[in-house]
Amino acid sequence: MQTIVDLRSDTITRPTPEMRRAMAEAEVGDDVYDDDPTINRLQEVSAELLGKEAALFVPSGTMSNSIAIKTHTNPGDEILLDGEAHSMLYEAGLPAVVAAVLTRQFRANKGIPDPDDIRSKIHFEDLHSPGTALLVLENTHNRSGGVVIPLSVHKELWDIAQEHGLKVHIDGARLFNAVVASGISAREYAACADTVTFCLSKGLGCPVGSVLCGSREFIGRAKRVRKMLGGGMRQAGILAAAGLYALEHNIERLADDHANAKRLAAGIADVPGVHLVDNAPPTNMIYFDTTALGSPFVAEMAKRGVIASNTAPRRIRLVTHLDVDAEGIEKTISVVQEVGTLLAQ
Ligand code: TLP
Repeated sequence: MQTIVDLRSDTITRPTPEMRRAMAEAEVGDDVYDDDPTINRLQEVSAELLGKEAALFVPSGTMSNSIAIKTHTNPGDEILLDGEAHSMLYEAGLPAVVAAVLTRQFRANKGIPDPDDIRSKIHFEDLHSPGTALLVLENTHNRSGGVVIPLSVHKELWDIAQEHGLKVHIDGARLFNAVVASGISAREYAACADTVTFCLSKGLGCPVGSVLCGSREFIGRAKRVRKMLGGGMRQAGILAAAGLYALEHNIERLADDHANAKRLAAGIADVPGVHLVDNAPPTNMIYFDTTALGSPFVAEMAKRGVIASNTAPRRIRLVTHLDVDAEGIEKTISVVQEVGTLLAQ
């Protein structure tokens, strides 16, 4: 039987036997009553890790961003976010639907926002204009290839936000990839934001869950929004146990995913008809453009046992993760070489 290498996303990871054991043994209670000791522990550990007062366990990154955006704003406010941000493109219109806010988009340069551009886009509320209430940043930046926003940029943006009375939310779905790639702590990034969310269900290998961190007052209000969205869970300590396991065991190993991404990029850099967006991917994502259309390219790859995502007509994404090893990377290199050569003819 052919072994399948699935590089569509780092969301596809399955819990390991050790993680499942931690889940099976978790103490649980009704979290809507704050009675789940494992969720309480995950929230305390997460808040401590990010240097925030409090944290909230939520079912997904999408829900975490929507709770943050809704809790930070009033209907009719404007939020500033990258036109390529996950909240803009992949959350089914949530800022408009859930928070009733306007989105003003900026164009980041390869995922990195330009502080002068952000400053120039801030609106002040008056008789005519909506006020800009919130700046949403994404680190690492998915659509730009897992790019890490430098801490110096976060600091500059934080200063601008303070100056103009704006709140800052970081969509840190892959914050720990940024931490491992840059050597900068999660706390240092989080110090440049009012709220930060990180996902447990991506490179950290959990089946479910994200954590939203912020001030105690903010998290109190966020909890009500979570309830409103149907995200109040009951004996979900079995899921939080996976999160605690991941925070202890799966952060440092993200370096392996980053090394695998670099090896994979190097292995396909010279394939005919394949143009890497970045020859040295900074974290765990590889994007490449194809001279042929992307859909036959991924279809040919799938026939050979490697699954990739087609994210634009000629763009393909490969994401390395816990469930792909060096052998899977070598197989992917040969498959891209074979398909690239075939379709270049
Ligand atoms: N991203 C998924 C897809 O939705 C595109 C992926 O495979 O990369 N923020 C960022 C930056 C994300 O990349 C994602 C998931 C989310 C938020 C949402 O997380 P979930 O899937 O838990 O709702």
